[in-house]
Amino acid sequence: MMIMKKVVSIQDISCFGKCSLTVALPIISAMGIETAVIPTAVLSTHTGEGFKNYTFRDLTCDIPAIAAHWKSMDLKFDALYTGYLGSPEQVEIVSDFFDDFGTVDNHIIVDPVLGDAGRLYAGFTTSFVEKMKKLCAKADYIMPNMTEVSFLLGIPYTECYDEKYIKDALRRLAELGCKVPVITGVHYDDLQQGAAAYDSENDRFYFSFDKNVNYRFHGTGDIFSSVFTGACALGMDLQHCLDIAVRFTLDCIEATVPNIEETWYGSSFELCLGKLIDYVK
Ligand code: PXL
Repeated sequence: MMIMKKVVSIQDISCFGKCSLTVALPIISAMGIETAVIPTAVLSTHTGEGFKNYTFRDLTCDIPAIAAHWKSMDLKFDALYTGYLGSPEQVEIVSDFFDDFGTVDNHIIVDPVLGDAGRLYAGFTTSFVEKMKKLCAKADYIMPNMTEVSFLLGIPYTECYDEKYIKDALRRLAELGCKVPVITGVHYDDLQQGAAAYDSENDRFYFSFDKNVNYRFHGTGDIFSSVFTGACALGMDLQHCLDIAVRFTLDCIEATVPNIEETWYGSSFELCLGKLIDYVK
């Protein structure tokens, strides 16, 4: 009998729009991993480009009760994975969840969802960024994009950088207190794109690059961090986690390009789940 790995994903449900839990749940499940969820808010759509007047129901108050129930059942998880969080209070409650469910041998993965293209997402403020920095300190892995790097480090946003810049940023991200920062969407030119990581315990850098496709779709960060989380829970080494997350994110982007009119709000990741299943065989 194979004991299945178990992950809990803590983020919102954007009912329409393909991001956060509607991406994490199918992707991590496709990797053969049991995926528990804590929905932190219910939104009619995500808050990104193109959607206006979305609804937002905050579920922060439910999280401690869910955690207490699970604690009474002595539930254990191989990875705790958070994405978009809706308020500073919610970040604090999630931080308590890490204290309750973090163990020496499980992985805490924080995707510090703050913004994209140099700007914070709607509703986020600098005090929210400060709270997110504290949550990052409790994580084994964080996976910001370059916009999030700029807000976490308080440095200007740029898409013009070299390997030295990325290595310096990774070292400074580790100083926030996380063990392994991973920067996503790294590209030194138009030919390649990928991710860079720094294992601060071994003072080693890791890189994974694949083909660059010059399109940006909403939700690709969530795809990357979901696959990375799954790979981590399965016990893959850091290089392998990066490689599979970069590869699958590219698969999803390539599958979306022909559907761009139809799914401008998210990627066509569903078309690629079969490949993901093969990648983890
Ligand atoms: O993809 C990140 C994300 C998740 N959840 C919500 C969002 C976003 C990004 O805009 O708005 C609600």
